[in-house]
Amino acid sequence: MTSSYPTSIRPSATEIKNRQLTPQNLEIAIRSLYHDGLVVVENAVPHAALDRLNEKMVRDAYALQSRKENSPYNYNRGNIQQDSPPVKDYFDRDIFLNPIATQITTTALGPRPKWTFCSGNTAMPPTADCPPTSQPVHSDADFDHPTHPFAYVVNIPLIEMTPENGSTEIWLGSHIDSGLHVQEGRHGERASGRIKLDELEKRRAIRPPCQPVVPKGAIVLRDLRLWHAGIGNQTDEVRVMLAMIHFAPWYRNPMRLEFAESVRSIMEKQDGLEVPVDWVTEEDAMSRYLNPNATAPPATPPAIAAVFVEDAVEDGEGTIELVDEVVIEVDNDAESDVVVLIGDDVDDAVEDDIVVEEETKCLSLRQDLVQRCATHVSIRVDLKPLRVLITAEKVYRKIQIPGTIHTTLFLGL
Ligand SMILES: O=C(O)CCC(=O)C(=O)O
Ligand SMILES: [Fe+2]
Repeated sequence: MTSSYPTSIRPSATEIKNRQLTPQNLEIAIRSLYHDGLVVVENAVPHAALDRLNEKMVRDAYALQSRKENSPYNYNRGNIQQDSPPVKDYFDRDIFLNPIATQITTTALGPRPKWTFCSGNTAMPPTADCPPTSQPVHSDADFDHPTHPFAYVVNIPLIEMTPENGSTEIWLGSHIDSGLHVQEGRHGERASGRIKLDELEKRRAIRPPCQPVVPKGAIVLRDLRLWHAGIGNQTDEVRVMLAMIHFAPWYRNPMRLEFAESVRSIMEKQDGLEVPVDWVTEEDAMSRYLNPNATAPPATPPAIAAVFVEDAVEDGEGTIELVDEVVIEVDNDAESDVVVLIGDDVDDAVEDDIVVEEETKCLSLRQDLVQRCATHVSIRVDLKPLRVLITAEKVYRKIQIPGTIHTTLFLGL
């Protein structure tokens, strides 16, 4: 049976100095990504940079944890989705623009991959209310996606990852036949992307999962389609693992990053990645990164959101084409009278068509309904003009890709 453990590349001193792998090691990386959907490159990030960021992110992790049910967690409260501070003080090129990571993703995906997701996964030490709990095995690509490589996650643990502190469980080779056909849980839900149990058992018989030890300073490149699971941290040390996603340059993905202006000069010095950024003041960046939904809409909202906000609020009705999910957050009390009407069957629209998440006051259109209604979704908001925030990009900080992209790509609409 093929090994369950990933290939780990140990670059030579010259490769580390040049921040580039030799063609031989690059070949190993590409081969591993192709067959396993994952490769580890050791000694790629200096420890001092990791320590500095870790100190800040561990403090932030406790602040997020104290929000309990309102913390941005994935599946279990012990697995927090946590952004890094998007300001120069914490922006180290060897971490966020790691040249070896870019070399590999560029070779695998084509010139200038698009970096449009920057966050982290934090496995918290157990508490009385939250014993170590594993996530369901899932794919982060919980939407209709190509059957060939289109995105790689660059994971950078800030400390050594071990089975004890929750090293991510990985299912090597599972990227090859992944997709919505093996998943349950809808896109945008907290528990989306779960792999069906019978599929897991079939796969386990071919190549079971593993929890590798990943040394500090290593980077892990993972095909976005690969099955994996966060595992409960049984130690008393917070384990932060950054997650940056590089998308293929041809993949139509409208997500954007938000950074403080202070990062701009560093970003402009690199040309390996395309990085769509909304630049904001230091103050805004710092007040927003742990509170993504608490403030005004992003500086450059996704086009569909803009149309929607205008139409919905001014005319009471708006049309959005080819949307597979729209999330409306209403900054008002729970009495808000929001009516969502779908497709031509306006009269048939019923409460059941809307998923209401009480605690966040989030209404989200069910993906299956929207797909069924083919070419358009009409939305009417019956309420006094009030602040309506549309988040087409992030819900629970998971990867949100408006349906225009894959609908166009895959349904040929
Ligand atoms: O924290 C981890 O090890 C993985 C977390 C994860 O996969 C997720 O939250 O989607
Ligand atoms: Fe995940």
